[in-house]
Amino acid sequence: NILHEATGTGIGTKGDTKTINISAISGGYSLTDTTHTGKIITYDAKTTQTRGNVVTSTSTLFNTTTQRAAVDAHYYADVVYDYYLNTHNRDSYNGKGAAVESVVHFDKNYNNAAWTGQYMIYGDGDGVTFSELSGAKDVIAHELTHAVTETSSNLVYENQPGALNESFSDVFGYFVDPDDWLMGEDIYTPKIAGDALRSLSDPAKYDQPAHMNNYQNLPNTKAGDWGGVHINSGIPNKAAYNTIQKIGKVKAEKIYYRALTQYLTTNSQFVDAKKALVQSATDLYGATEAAAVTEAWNAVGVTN
Ligand code: ASN
Ligand code: ZN
Ligand code: CA
Repeated sequence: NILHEATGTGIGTKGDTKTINISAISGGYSLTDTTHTGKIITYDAKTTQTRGNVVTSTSTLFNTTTQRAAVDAHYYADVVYDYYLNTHNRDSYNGKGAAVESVVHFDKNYNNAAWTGQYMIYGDGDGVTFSELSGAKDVIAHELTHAVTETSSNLVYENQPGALNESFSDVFGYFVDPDDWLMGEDIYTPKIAGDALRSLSDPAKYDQPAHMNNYQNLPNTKAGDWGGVHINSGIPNKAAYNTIQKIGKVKAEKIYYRALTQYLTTNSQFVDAKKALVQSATDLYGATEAAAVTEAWNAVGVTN
């Protein structure tokens, strides 16, 4: 039962202090941000595989060790909500003000984060391969973009449409957090500086193909990463990098959003993504930008 809106102070996974939108409840405060159409609510699974309960505090301070992962999930969900609202006029992931719910401390030493179809889950990592996964803005943008994709083009999570689904999540990870071309650098291998999960500028650095010549035909099984959705995404990722180099982020993000929400469909292939992006560039800008998109995809071997 929410009494009223409030502002709190949280400490994140990196020990940084940030202002968070919270709610007053009976006896204290909860990580419920009511400042958007869709509430942003953050839960603690307490190392189980359930959703758990909303994170609460007796004061407006959320500063305990276990609250840190929740503070970052909550704060970055707000950042991504505002990105889609302010840059693309999309109100929450579904465009209809759905609540954005995040669950931290999911499972034990869980080395992953995901959009479940209903909410986001973040593991704590094992401390070697990953640190607490909500500590990275690009990871939260990646996961919430899966929700945008599911409620728009609904790209099926296998083979080329799946690699496009993954790529759009990485590309919007960049658009939300454009400091570098890397994905997950803030939470990947905390004992090793400078590495990351993936690179948009140089996919091969993390064993991804950057050209159709190196497309990997993997089985459509869990072990085969559903036809290599996190592998072959390197190809559309490099095309996005090429595009942004040519026309800049401000135009590219509008083109990518339009393609994802207006043109792509469940079974779209790489060639369909190229066409959708060229058409979006034509709709929004003109022949110069459309040609830049065409060249960006030609360079990765998507030539038709
Ligand atoms: N972290 C992964 C991702 O968002 C989880 C998954 O395999 N879907 O791609
Ligand atoms: Zn993903
Ligand atoms: Ca990054």
